[in-house]
Amino acid sequence: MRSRRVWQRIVVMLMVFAMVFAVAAVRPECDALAATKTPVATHGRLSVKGANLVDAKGRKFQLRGVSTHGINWDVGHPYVNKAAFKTLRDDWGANAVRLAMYTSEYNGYCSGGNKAALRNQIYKGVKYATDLGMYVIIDWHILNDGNPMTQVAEARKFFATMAKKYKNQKNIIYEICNEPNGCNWTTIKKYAAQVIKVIRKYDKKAIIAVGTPTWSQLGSDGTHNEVADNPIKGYKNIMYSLHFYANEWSHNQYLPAKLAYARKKGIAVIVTEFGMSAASGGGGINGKSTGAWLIRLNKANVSYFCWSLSNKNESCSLLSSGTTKTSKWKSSDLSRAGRYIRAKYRERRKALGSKA
Ligand code: IDC
Repeated sequence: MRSRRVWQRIVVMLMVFAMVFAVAAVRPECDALAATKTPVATHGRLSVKGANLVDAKGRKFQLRGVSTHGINWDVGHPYVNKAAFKTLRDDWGANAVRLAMYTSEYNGYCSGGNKAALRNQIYKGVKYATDLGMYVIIDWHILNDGNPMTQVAEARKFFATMAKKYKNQKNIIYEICNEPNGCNWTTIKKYAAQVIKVIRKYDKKAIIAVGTPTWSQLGSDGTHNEVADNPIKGYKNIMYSLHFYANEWSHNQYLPAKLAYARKKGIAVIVTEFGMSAASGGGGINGKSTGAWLIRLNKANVSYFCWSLSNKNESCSLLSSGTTKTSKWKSSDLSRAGRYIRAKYRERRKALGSKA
């Protein structure tokens, strides 16, 4: 009788062991996301409803992303790799990446860069993000070229190619001009009308982010709100970029009110780029102001992408200038900004739970 009970116990224990091993074997990795669905599998195609970004079920949705440095820069392109994006998704709690392709600086797309190679770099980045179930911005990163009209012919060709290729994907966001400057909203609207038309010829639904005057500040300096007062008409799923740098006095002073004004008017704002430093990308970083901005954006469910995934020796870089690792960063591989942002993104994912 006793020995039978002992045998029964042994059999039960063996069964429990077998089950534990089986579960461990089918679990692909030991990370938080492996057992759950990816962001795109959970939320599907995004769209704009009034001032908000919503998911396929119509629920308010927030992108938390990381922007590459220029994919044409030596300090940018090494981080366009799948393991890096996976680290951002699983370890940082990001659900999106932004592929920044300069048009002018540093052998940009319209200033001597190898166009085919740059497009290939975008294709790779989009594929990695797609395989990982992340959303991805294709960013036409105008900056020193100021007026987007300067490159409108190239932009039309580029976005026609992209929209044809990605028209059936759910996770693509086209950002048609990073930071227009030295030109007014009327000019930017003319540019946007041309490029949006080309994109919509192929891709009927994807989100399109439009850069705004004065380095994407929703209008010319200070209190001007010409974007919210005069938005683009005739197309759905258009968002307007607001960029802030947390250690830039004027951004902290003026941009919160401009964001609130736009949202009140039903304009969908997306922070396709922000940094913890001054607008130069260098100097000190401002944790207090960054924290206040993230609370403000979280409350309103506004999406944001941090600049930049790079080990360049400047304070906005998320990686330490001493690291050569291109993924799976430990805390010591991150810069002060990187450690701060990782902690904040993880905190947000935790707070949102299954809605992340
Ligand atoms: C900066 C990079 C820096 C590079 C410079 C080129 O951080 O390494 O030398 O561009 O001009 C932006 C721009 C973004 C800037 C960033 C920081 O969108 O391209 O990157 N910034 O200056 N707008 C405000 C700040």
